[in-house]
Amino acid sequence: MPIEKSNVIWMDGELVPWDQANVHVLTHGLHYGSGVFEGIRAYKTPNGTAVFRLKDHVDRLYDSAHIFMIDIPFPKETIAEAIRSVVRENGLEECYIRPIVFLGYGEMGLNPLACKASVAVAAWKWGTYLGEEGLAKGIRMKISSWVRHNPNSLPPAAKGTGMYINSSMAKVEAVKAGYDEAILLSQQGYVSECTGENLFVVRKGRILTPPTSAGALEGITQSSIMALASDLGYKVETENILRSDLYTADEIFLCGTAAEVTPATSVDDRVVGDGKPGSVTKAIQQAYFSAVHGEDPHHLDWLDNVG
Ligand code: PPE
Repeated sequence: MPIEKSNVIWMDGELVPWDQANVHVLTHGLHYGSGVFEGIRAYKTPNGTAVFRLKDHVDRLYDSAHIFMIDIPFPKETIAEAIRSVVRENGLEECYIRPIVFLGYGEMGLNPLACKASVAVAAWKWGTYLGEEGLAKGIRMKISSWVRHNPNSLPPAAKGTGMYINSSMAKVEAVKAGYDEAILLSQQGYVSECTGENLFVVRKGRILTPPTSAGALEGITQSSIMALASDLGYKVETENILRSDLYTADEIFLCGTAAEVTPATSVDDRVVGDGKPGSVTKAIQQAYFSAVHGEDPHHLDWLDNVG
């Protein structure tokens, strides 16, 4: 899906025209994947456009940078305001927002300590990540032959740009084989997550999601869903999940900022439940869309108006 251009991008403190937001080919981050990023969405609410869980995304960006010893040369409030400003200045009612911190031009080689970090924040219209039909009817998943990286090789708690080659390889394998999305297992063989989403399983009356120790990112949508599930009277448990648990699940859904809440209707050609999005999935999906659109009075604190 080609990117739908907006007008301006925030780059190191200034709003620059979209087509001028460029970097040098010897940018460190391009060669070594030395960067961290976030994916955020802003939605239309009764009080105007609001960024969903802005503070949590900014905090995770700084935590990711801290793990890689990358110094973000701006205070958190500047980045939070940069995020609001790209939505506002581009006149976007609903959009996806991509803050990225990357080591820039000036040094080569694997010691990055002398490299200066640059920060950019872009926002553009990005519709349903796994397709409108996927969101409504569910998607077909495949367990990847690529294994999620070990936490002592690449820390899943960090959203590092270079780490995503693992996800990309899994995605390509799944798509080439005719599936919509891949599920990665951990080194120990437990279910970890999808290429860009966390996963939930409903099985025998329990709702489970894998722990970070299985290599999953600490998802902000995942944590929102845990809160919303509890509002609905469900209990979610963080527990290791086996591949075979997926085959015998009653319901499976994935979640992430981009993918929102997407049902899965089969895994490795084993139909999940009756092959349609289940009742728990539908209730949670509805609660999520209501919260992001400012229609849930219990979670208005998740919204940050762009002004
Ligand atoms: N796991 C991974 C590996 C991941 O990349 C994401 C977000 C999640 C889980 C869910 O995290 P959260 O957004 O905090 O609920 N993936 C982002 C990037 C997608 C992309 O294609 O790029 C996203 O959803 O923005």
